[in-house]
Amino acid sequence: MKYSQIPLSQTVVTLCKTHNIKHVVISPGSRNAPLTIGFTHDDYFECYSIVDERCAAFFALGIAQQLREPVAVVCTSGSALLNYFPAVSEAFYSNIPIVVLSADRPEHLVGIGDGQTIHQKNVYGNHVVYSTSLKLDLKEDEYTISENELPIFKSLDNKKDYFLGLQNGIQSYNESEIDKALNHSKLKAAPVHINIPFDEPLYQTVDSLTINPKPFNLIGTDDIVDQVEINTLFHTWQNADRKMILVGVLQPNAIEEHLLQKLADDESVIVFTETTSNIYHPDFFPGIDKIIAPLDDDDFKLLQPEILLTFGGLIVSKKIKAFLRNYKPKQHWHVDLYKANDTFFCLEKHVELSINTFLNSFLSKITENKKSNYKAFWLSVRDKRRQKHEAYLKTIPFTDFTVFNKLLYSLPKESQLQLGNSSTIRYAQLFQLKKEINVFCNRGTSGIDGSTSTAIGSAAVSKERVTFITGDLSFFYDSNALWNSYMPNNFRIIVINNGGGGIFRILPGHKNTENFDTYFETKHSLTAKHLCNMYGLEYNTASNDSTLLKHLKTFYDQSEQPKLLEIFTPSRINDEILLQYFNFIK
Ligand SMILES: Cc1ncc(C[n+]2csc(CCOP(=O)(O)OP(=O)(O)O)c2C)c(N)n1
Repeated sequence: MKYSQIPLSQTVVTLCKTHNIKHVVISPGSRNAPLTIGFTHDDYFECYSIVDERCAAFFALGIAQQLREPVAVVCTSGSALLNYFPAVSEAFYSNIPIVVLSADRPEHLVGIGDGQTIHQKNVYGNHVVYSTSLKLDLKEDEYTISENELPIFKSLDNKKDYFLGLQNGIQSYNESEIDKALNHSKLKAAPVHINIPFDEPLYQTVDSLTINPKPFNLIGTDDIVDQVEINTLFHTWQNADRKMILVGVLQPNAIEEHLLQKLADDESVIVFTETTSNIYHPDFFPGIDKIIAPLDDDDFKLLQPEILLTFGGLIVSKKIKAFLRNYKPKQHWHVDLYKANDTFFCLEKHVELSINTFLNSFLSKITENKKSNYKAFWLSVRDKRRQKHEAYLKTIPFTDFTVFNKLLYSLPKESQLQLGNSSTIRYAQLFQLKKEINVFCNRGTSGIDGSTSTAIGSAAVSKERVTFITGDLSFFYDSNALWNSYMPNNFRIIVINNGGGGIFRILPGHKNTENFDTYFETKHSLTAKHLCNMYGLEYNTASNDSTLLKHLKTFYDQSEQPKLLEIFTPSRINDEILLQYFNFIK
């Protein structure tokens, strides 16, 4: 076995192993050589090499999103770690554990004009849950005590002991900081930053470890029910005739089935889910916008809940956000071990429990369901909208809307769907997905900057086959995502190329002016063809129903390469078809 000669590198690598961090995404550099040597010479670690740090961090995020365990990213000093920032912020808002290990210069070389050097300490500010800058190891041969040091030192007979004492102090500080950072990442499911100074020489190795870090202390989670609190909430709940549950981003199978059934059995409860909630029940309400968009003031009053209970991460539907902000519930409670957002400006209670712990305790108190027509009324609205939705599809031409219908319908069973941001996720919300499809989307910051990398990271570790659907700007933005050797052959990309940012045509604003085309829609005539050629993906195109159907017939068949299907849609009518839809289904 080979180790970096530098004790600090050995300590970081050893403690990552102790904390079961297995996946390490490394970007090339010199200052991080001690870490690269350490991780890549230990078979325990699954190491990935990705040059572009923005892609590397999103790739790591994709792995961590699937495995629900911290994934490390390792980079050199300078601007390298700034390129992690988009993924760090996404991880922060999406509760995904990423451990940033940035190599740095020794402190005395920062801010004096040395190369590839920036102020790295705390660079991610409040977008990480723990940030630490470790201490540089001392080197015995360089450690001299000069005559004019503090008088107490002069009296020391044995300078070696003094040196060892200092180095032990540094070692134990570093161990404890690494430990804390890794614990925080794991238990809070969040990004952390460990900044690690290394002095030259950087490439020296040794055959055995010179450090022996102490076992770590695991901080416990506090998922303990406060019965008094639950009783109070339950009393309020049982007295309300209209309760709405709104579920944001959740991992598949996050809520136990019997609990979902109990919620569905209650006539006074309606459960709104999003595509990213990964929750299905015939009595729930997916496709929130389909319900909300056509409503008028009187309808909103009927829908306004007395209590709003929310679970999960951020909400995609702008329409439900606007509705709940205008027609506030009397109380909003959010259930999550760590965080609660006051998204609707009426947050009354943050229940600091995991969802299953809360629901098990809360719902076990129900002896008799409340009589109410709340759910029945809105179910009938939902069903009418579904019929209109189907009718509308029969009347419209080939556009983004019809393409999504065909794509979502043709997804292979038991597969994973990764969605880009922009109108991709919004269209997907209008359709009902098969229960077996697990859906993911970077909704923490809703960036268009790393969806492809995330999808590939996820595909690299997923047992399921992964299909990624994206808009064209998002795809070209993150095209470096394709620059790695970890794309499985069954990975599929679908680019809906509407020649620019189609979302801006849907949003209010002046369309079809030169200014709009250039600065908002950012029109272009790029295609993915050359990228596919360069990165070894099978490439096909469709620009009408029949070619689309033809390609979809074989698109998911086994292949020797990953595949990309680029679908060209007419930008000038996509927006009209979507906007007319909401009138049609009224
Ligand atoms: C990093 C980042 N920069 C800018 C934006 C703002 N933005 C949101 S959607 C969008 C256009 C996306 O276009 P495309 O991927 O083609 O999808 P479409 O709107 O056509 O569905 C932009 C630029 C963003 N979300 N993230």
